[in-house]
Amino acid sequence: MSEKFSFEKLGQDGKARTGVIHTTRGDIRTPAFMPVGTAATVKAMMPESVAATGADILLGNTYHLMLRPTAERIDALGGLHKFMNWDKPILTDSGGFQVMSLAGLRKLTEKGVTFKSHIDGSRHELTPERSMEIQRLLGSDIVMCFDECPALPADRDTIAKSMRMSMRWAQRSRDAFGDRPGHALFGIQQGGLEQDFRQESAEALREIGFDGYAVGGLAVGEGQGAMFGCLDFAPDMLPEDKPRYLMGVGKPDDIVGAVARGIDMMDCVLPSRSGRTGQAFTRHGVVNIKNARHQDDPRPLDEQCSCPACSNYSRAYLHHVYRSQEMISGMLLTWHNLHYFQELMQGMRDAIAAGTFEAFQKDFHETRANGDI
Ligand code: PRF
Ligand code: ZN
Repeated sequence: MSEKFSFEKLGQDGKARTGVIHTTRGDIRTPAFMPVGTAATVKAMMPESVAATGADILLGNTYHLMLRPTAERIDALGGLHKFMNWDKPILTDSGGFQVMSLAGLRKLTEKGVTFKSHIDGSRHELTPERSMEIQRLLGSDIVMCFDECPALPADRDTIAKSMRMSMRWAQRSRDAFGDRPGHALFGIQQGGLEQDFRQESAEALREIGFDGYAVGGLAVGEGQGAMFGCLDFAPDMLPEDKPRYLMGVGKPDDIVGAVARGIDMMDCVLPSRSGRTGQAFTRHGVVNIKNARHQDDPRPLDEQCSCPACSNYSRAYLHHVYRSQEMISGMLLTWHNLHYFQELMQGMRDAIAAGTFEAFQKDFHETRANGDI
């Protein structure tokens, strides 16, 4: 563990926390939303634009980068930060989850997983040790343990076996990571929706000891009600004085509900992916810019938004460039969506600090429904 990486809690309102994660590459204000930069880019965005939306940290992916351009090549070119021109913190996911969702022909054993690349069919192996090596070569600031995440629904026996293997992999990840001042290693809790397995997993991780703790294995098809049901107990099992990261979540209302249950960090492709498919998140709901009713509309996407898409362009223009498949369409909508998500996080940080998070949530649900507008 490193004294150069620390979590400072600044406020709490109910279970919701606000604070700062201090790293050698700068501070991360929490609750934090991490835009996804899978292939060493947040698609359609210059890194300085991503920073301008208010992002303090990006997420990168072991799986994609090991296949192309390879971790060794990125290392030889000075590391991922220099390679992609992003000097703030980067968290990298460990690869197992992406292998299971993207790769072809997978074989899972106690040692790790072998798979075929979704790019060219070539064979590769990922183990806890190799994942730690790749994340070190990338120069990741926050390294994730190598784990396995079963798709839900799954029977209790499958969930237990998978969780226990992930805990053995967590120990191997810790051993392989070693002592790297300035770099943090996060454990990942598994156990499906089962309270006893979540508890067993949390105890195993606490015993090993990590710089932060993720809640994995959620948002894999169980629905928001079931996810919130699990989040009612899972974060409480993790150390109170370390950051808690909910992996791969989510829609704005998922994020607000997760923060209310004690989550400090999240990541999701939703704002960037939706930006490229013509969906804009606004404080009144989702705008589908492809809809013909926007074609004569001189108003901005969101009157109260200060992003470039809303400051300088009409819905009519955004509709036109989307229909024309112009690149600026994905650029403007992605910028707007990332700005919206970061403003949502800032609103929560302010409300938690002020002790008004309850009122914030009420206002969010009354005015900012996820519905189509
Ligand atoms: N484990 C890892 N990455 C993840 C997940 C997980 O369980 C999830 C589940 N939502 C998303 N990304 N390593
Ligand atoms: Zn905007």
